[in-house]
Amino acid sequence: MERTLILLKPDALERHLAGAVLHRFEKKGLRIAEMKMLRITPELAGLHYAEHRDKPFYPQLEQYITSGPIVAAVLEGPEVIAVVRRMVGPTNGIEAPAGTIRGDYSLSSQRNLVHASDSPASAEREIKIFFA
Ligand code: FUP
Repeated sequence: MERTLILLKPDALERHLAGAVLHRFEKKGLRIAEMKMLRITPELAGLHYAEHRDKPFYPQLEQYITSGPIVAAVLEGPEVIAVVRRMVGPTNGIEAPAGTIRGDYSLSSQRNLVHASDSPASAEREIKIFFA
């Protein structure tokens, strides 16, 4: 059984959408294997978003992801990494199709509610960061 990391980002909690987003994953049949609420520090943001650290949008991304509490969870199910990525949708909520989480709830490429690991290697790395 495969595992993936999801983060319900600060906008999901601010907008009281954490339950709605989690409910979609549960209704799909995925199992919540681990879950906790935390505040991401700048150091943790740098680790998690290592591949984006040198991008022009990184300072804003760090400010946003550290701006309030988040929920980290490990979801489990068959081909869960690809299944969850499809459910989350493309990065930019304006372009994300209706029916995806970002397509239904976001109008932004930054405040896009949820992070999901994009490959088995990312899932393994990211799960270790949040659930050592
Ligand atoms: P995704 O895999 O869809 O979460 O997106 P990326 O890994 O490409 O980007 C990670 C995060 O960086 C996004 F969720 C939000 C942020 N980002 C921006 O703020 N601006 C951009 O132009 C692209 C990404």
